[in-house]
Amino acid sequence: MKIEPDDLLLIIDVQNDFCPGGALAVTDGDAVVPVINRLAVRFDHVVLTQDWHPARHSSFASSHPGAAPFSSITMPYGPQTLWPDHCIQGTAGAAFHSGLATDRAELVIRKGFRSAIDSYSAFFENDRTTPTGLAGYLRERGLRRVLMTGLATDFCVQYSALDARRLGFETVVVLPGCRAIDLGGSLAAAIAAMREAGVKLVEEIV
Ligand code: VGL
Ligand code: ZN
Repeated sequence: MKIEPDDLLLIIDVQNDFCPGGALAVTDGDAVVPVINRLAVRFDHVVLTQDWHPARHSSFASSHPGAAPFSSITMPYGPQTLWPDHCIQGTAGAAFHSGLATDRAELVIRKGFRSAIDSYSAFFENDRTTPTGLAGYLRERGLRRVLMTGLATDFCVQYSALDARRLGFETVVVLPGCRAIDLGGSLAAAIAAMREAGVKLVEEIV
């Protein structure tokens, strides 16, 4: 696979709270940083996403008395996993990992900033209909294919990849640049769902 001038590298949620020591640490999450940095210099277009929640966000277990982190509840828009408080706007946990090369990013999409709804995907909030604007950005800029890396494979990367396919973009997930939360088999399920949807899963881009 050759990188083309109208390809986008989408770097998802490489933030301190998803790295070791963070509030919602993904095992080995920081291992994606050098992989992504090496990849990013090869692209003409790089976009970052940043999970960006207000305090007391409805996806936090702490906002639901008696609910445990990693349990699931039903929200008006469907099922929602409850998380430890993470990526609160303006905190160190919400900052990008200090080793991530962010200078070449032409856009940062912040998501999850509405209290009443979570947003895993870079394209739509968890109701699967409220857009972030990223699809319009890609279309208006003539970007045709989206290659994705980041955290976590089975949540924000998966949701972004499935939405990108649904929107008609060619979609590639570069697995060594991703790490998973893996809640009760969610990684295997995510891999299967992405394959089924026509997402290309690759180990490297030669
Ligand atoms: C994410 C859970 C909650 C992610 C974000 O980036 O995959 N997961 N918020
Ligand atoms: Zn979040």
